Amino acid sequence: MHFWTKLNHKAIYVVVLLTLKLPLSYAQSQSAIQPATEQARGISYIWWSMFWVAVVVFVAVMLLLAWGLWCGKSKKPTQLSYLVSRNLVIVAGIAVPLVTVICLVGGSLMLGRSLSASPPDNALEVRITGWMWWWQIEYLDENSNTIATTANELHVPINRPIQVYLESGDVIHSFWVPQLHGKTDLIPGRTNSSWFEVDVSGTFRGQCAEFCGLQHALMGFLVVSEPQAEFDAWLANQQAPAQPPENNEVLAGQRVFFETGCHQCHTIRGTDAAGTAGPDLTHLASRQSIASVTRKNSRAHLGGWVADPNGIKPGAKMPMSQLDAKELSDLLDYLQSLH
Ligand code: HEC
Ligand SMILES: [Cu+2]
Repeated sequence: MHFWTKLNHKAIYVVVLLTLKLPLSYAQSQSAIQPATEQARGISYIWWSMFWVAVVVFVAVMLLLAWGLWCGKSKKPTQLSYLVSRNLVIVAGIAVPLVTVICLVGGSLMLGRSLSASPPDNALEVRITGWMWWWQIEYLDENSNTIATTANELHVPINRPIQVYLESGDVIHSFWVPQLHGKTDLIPGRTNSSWFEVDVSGTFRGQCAEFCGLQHALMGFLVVSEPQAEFDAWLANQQAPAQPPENNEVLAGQRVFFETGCHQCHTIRGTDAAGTAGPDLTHLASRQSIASVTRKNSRAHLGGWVADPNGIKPGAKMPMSQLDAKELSDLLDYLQSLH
């Protein structure tokens, strides 16, 4: 296609997407100005205030510039025009910016205070650990014991405060779900925390927001908010050990899993697999995506991932495996049986 035609197509595509608001649709969107929590709403208010202040300042400056250009040299300066321009500099150049900046800083300080307030008592507690380049998610009971472990997909009930404890297993990462809250860093050797309460059901995309190496950009995750009953059912399933193999292929696949050494890095509760270098796979098949939202969780993508993780995510800390077609197929049967 000709370059200009291509460019035009792109432009039309962008305009259509913007009018239909498609990239901003609720699921998977990462827009800080489509808030779904009180916390994110506060942040978006500040964003909009800054936006409108900037619009007003921009328009005013452009008008003044136009005015200056228009009557610039046409008149001799008089006593009056001198006074007007001097006061303009004092008022518009010093007083107005000062007041504006003080208001915006004040507003964001107040917001910061309210965001860092501690959560109500009935918060659901989750520990999230950042690893290069995926997220480990552990649900905690009242005594801070882990009751279920999963990866890259945080489920939360709606209308209940969620307290996340953020830790890192290696380098600094940052937990950011733009529709739910601002960023909080995950720092090796310490526990940061943040809380939010989602008021609609939906799926929100999150992203590591602190450069953490080669695959930082592919360190995404999903937050799925759902009514309490659905969440309870989900959590009960996540707490349970894996179903034992139901047929010969799955059983053979389980054997391949151990023979290939997958168990050295992955845990599958209910089996001897207790590795911790990679995501817990006990309920892998219940997740929407694999490799931190890099691919959809389908048989084809799983196959591609197991055969050559670095082909999908260069640098990923999982080795490729040499399996023949039958072994791979059995292994995939096994992985897909982990609901
Ligand atoms: C040396 C450790 C190691 C070994 C051995 C290993 N993995 Fe992994 N695996 C990882 C790591 C680390 C990740 C996370 C990669 C990422 O997203 O950056 C991962 C991710 C995965 C995922 C995606 C999980 C998710 O929810 O995103 C699957 C599935 C998986 N491994 C299956 C296997 C299978 C099957 C084997 C054996 C053939 C295997 N792994 C061997 C370390 C390992
Ligand atoms: Cu990161």
